[in-house]
Amino acid sequence: MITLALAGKPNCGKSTFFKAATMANVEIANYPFTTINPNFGVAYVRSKCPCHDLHLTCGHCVDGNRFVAVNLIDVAGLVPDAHKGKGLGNQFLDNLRQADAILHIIDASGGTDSEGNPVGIGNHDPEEDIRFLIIEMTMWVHGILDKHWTRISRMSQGKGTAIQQGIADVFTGLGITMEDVRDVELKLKLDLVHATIDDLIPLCAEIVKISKPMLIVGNKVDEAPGMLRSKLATQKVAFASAASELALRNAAGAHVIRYLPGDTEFKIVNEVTLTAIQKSGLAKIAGVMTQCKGTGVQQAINRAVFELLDMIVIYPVEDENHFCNKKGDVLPDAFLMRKGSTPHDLAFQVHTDIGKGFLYAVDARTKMRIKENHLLKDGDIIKIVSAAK
Ligand SMILES: Nc1nc2c(ncn2[C@@H]2O[C@H](COP(=O)(O)OP(=O)(O)O)[C@@H](O)[C@H]2O)c(=O)[nH]1
Ligand SMILES: [Mg+2]
Repeated sequence: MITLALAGKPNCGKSTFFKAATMANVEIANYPFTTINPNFGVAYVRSKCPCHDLHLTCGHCVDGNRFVAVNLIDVAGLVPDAHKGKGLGNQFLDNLRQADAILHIIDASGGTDSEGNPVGIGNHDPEEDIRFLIIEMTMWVHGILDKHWTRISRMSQGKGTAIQQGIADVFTGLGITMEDVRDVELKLKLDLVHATIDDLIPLCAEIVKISKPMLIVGNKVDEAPGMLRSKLATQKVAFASAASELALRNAAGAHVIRYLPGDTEFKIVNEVTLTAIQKSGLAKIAGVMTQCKGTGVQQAINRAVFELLDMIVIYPVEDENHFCNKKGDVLPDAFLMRKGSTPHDLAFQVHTDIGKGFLYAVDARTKMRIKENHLLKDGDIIKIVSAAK
């Protein structure tokens, strides 16, 4: 399963975002939903379920919206110099190691300093926080490389691609390949053979970029001064109000409103039951949602998965005529897969044996056979035919 990590300095709203994102409201609560511990939970990406277009009824979506599970980690608050062990230091960085992508939560209201202390709205420049997370991660990678550098440069002695391979070997856990190192070397015009460890900081910054795609989430947009918003907008920041999302999920759970995570508006179920305070709270949230086309929480998760990680949703079925499994369950599974995946990859994702015994696949919509190297598209419904039982 894909893992997203929420990173950022203390008090930017990570735990609020985490709580909102991992809380299934009543309507999605019939999904397998677990909060593993306070910092590890399950969130969902929202996508369009194919059952609507096919005029089928499936028991796995809400009004045609399919919520597909991803892991979410609320990473320990990061403070400057974490890579030197300050604050929770390495715990922070170890959490990040497990993540496929990072949601960097920043306080777009500018109301907290670089260590998370309240300073009053607009008194801190959130752009500083964007730079600082990248620096911390770069120096973390650099610290790891530093431990191995003398050995790598001595052993490779300029032989072929030994030095690139040596660096890649240190970072296999981050998915870094020898080709990645070579590409970066060319891009930065580095001379690895004669480089000192200090010359390698830019390389480490590139390793961070390659291995940890990052979406910057400007949280507390409900309190963000217009000037900061426009400044952050030029940096492709995804705005959010985690506190609003949390309030909406609570209200939806209590049947006060109708709202699905990712909706651009909510509907009040019964206006007369609301107190004046509830009404004004909801009105304020509605205002934020109009400006931001939603609270931004679901939108940020979707952007991380579909844009940063380039994933698509695939629906494997056993019966291509009825779009179901052997028990008649319609569209029982939804798998997140990388764009560029093939039916053969899907077979392996269903089960290793199914993958090994792969014979061919059928596109359930067209009933046509597709080749094992055919590229799957978002929303495809696929039957795998395998020699394995
Ligand atoms: N105005 C506003 N406050 C928020 C928002 N999200 C979180 N907060 C507040 O920011 C403070 C820190 O939130 P928390 O989630 O504990 O931050 P963390 O330290 O990053 O986990 C709390 O007082 C939250 O209520 C938001 O979207 N808008
Ligand atoms: Mg927290």
